Order: sequence, then structure tokens, then C-alpha cells
Amino acid sequence: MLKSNTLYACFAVVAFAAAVACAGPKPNILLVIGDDMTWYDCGAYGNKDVKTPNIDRLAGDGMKFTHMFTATAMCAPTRQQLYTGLFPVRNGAYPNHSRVHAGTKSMVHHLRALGYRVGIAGKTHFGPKESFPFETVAGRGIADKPQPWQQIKAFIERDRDQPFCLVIASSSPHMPWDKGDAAAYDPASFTLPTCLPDTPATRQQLARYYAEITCLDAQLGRAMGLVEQAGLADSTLTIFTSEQGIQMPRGKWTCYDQGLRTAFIVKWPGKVKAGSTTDAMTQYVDLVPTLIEAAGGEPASIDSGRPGAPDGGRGFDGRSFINVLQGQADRHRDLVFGVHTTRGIISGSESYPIRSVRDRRFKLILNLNHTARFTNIVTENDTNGLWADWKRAAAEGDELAAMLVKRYQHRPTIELYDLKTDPHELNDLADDPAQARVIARLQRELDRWMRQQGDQGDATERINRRGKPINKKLKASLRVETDK
Ligand SMILES: [Ca+2]
Repeated sequence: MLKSNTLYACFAVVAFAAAVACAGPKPNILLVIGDDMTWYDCGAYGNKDVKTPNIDRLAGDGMKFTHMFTATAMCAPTRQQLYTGLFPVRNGAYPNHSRVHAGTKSMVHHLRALGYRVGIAGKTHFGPKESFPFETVAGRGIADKPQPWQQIKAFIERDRDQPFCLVIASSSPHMPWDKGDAAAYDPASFTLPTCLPDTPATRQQLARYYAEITCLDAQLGRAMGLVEQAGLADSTLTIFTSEQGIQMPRGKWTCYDQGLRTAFIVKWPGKVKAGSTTDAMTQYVDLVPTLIEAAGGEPASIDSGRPGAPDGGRGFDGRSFINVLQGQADRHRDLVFGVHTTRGIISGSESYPIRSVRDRRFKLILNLNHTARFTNIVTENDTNGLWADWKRAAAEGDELAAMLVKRYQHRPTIELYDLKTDPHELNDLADDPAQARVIARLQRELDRWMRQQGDQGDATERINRRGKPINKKLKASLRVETDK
């Protein structure tokens, strides 16, 4: 009896010590989000042409993730998975410009329950309001105007006894690439990634895109400066993420890494080692559980507002990676998933569902309606002349341009890439008999994920999602039906 009491006392002491170790002041949270920026297009991730001093400084002060992924390479589904911890089909916002299912909860609910005030400045691209009841700190157009920054400053500085979570969602470098100083860049001097054809339009458009990335970088610097001026730098967990990839073929609106992979840097003084890097594979749905744990909550006990969690309950699809942040783990996910629907995007194909799964080495992509022609604004509107220039280069014998132009619109049913030897996914191995087992394994994993998500592929693509398109101006051009 004495022995068991002693054991119990020991457990109690250990449990108390653990609770004390996890306790502490709740950090403020500053989340700065880019828009359509390819993950490697900043100095911290290796691009030597684009000027990003603030992103690079943040990386020097925090942890750089090399394998963070969104599951969807377009704006509204990306943001709604990031804020809900739920993958797009399960939360309902899988077409672009669509909304989550009624009742879905977001980080606003979860962090408020932990005592936070939760605000957003800039781009929203979510709905309905009940699922994302952010305090509106400032509307869109935060780039050059003074007033939004006065409002951001006031939000950061008020109510010092209450922790805040502030999302600053920039619209840069989303097309049309008209912000920043393109004249500061010399297109002829650029070192192009091997996935881009070296054409005049590629270089000219990159100059405009880089200029707008520098504009985004300045916004990050401004936000970090306001936190520092308020004396809150040491008590604030700061995140920068690039969102999904560039609006060029094989970037936005695809499941290639150029679309899904994202820059992700976390500074958390006293918790995250400055200047560190992790190769752990993580996804945007893992962020909300991580923030809940950082705020002292228990992500496993949270009701996400939706059924169909991996364990059959109502929890998140994502899992907290706080042990990665604290240097206690260098692995998180074994598999990363992707989903794309062309319904709901401007000039999108009638139905061209794409699903993908990736492990550390291989990427499997399924084109579920591959006989259709893949279309979107890149191919049908071509406002910057890039597509026409690539087609011209292809006709004149540029082999990379020819392959990219052809494969962008006409793809096989299965694609397989070895990311170790082919990081830009240019050499499709799906027809290689030696890869049959890899394909079968990844296809099983993808099937399992789609079942958990309630994703029936083409049939899901054609379901008229309940919920109004979030941008009424685009309504006429979209194929997502609205509420009856
Ligand atoms: Ca975007």
C-alpha cells in the first residue's frame, strides 16, 4: 500500500512539474501571409536575385521550414485550410472563391477560447463570417497607405493584459504585379530556376514579380517593427509564410511543388532556436493545432465543427508540430496531400480534378479527368503575354517550353516524380515498370486520404457547393452554384 501511495505521489510530482514546464505567458501571435509567392523566391530560401531583407532577418532569428505545404495552390482554399486546420474537401472550401460548411470553426474561435483577441488586416477570402469572426483591423490594400498601419499599430498596442493574434494577409505578389519598383531589377541578370523557359517574357515578368515580393517583404518589416516598438518582440511568436506558388504554368492551380510548397519561418524567442532549419514535412492544416498548443490549449480536445476526422471524431486533420519548433523532433508527417479543382476559378475547365500525395522522395499525381483540356486564366486570358511567349518559344524549338506548354493542358492519368533527383518534377516516371510498387503504395495512401476526407474525386468536383462565392464580382464567371 505504501509502495503504491509513493508511486502515486511520484506521478503527481512529475505531472505537476510537466504542467509547470508547459505553462508560461501566452505568446502574442503575428502571422504575415504573402499571396502567390513561390517558396524559394526569397533570399532565405536561396533566390539570390530577389531582395527580401526582412524575410531573411526573420529566418536568422527563427526556424526555417524547408518542407511546409499547403494542400491547395489557390487563395481561398489555402487560407481556409490554414485557419481551420481542416483539409479543403472536408471543410467544404475546395473550389476557389467558395466557403466552408456552415458550423466549421476556425482559429478565431479556438484562440478566443484561450483568452486571445484575434484580428485580421488585408485579404480575407473566406466565408461565412460566422466561421471566421475575426476583428477587422484593416481592409484590403495595406501596401502603401498609412491608415491601415495606424490601425495595425493601435491593435498591437492596446489591451496589454490580453494576448493578441494578428493576421496580416498581404495581396502581394498576386498578379497583376503592379506594386514595388520593377526598375530596381535587371531582368538580364537573373539566374532562372531550371523549371522556367528562358524567354523575354519570363524575365520581364519575374522583374515585376520580384519587385512586388520586395513590397511584401517591406510589409513584413513594418509589422515586425511595430511589434518591436511596442516592446513586444520577446513575447511574440512571429510567422511568415509565402502562401502558394506563382501564377505561372505549374505554379498556382497545380499540385506540383511549385504550387503547393511554401516558405514558412517561425520566430519565437526563448522557444525556437535562432537561425535553425527543419526538414520535417508539415502542412498548413497543422498550424492551428500548433498555435493552440503554443497558447496553452489542448488541440486533441477541440471540436473543429466538422465530422470526419482521421480518428472518426470531430477533431482537426492537422497535428501540432510544436515539438519540431522546440527542437525535440525532426520529423512530423510521412505524407503530404494535395487537391485541386478547376471549378470555381476564372476560365477553369468544366472538371479537371487533381489529387496528389508526396513522401520525402516521391510525388504521385492523379489527374482524374485527364482527357479534358486543363484551362485557367493563364491559358485563356494571358494578360501578361507569358503563355503566348512560351508557345512561341516552343514552336521555335525550345524543348522545355514545348514540354511545359503541352503538359500543362494535356496530362496523363498518373504522374510520378522522384523529387530527390528531379525537384522541379520535369521527368515523369509513371511509365517506368521499376516504379510500379511505389505507384501502388502511394495510390493506396491517396485513396485512404480521399476516403477520410469524403472525397469522391470527379463526383465531388461536380457537387454544387452550398455557399455563395465569396467574391460577388466574380460570380458570373464562376461555375460554383450558389445557395438556393
Ligand atoms: Ca494566393
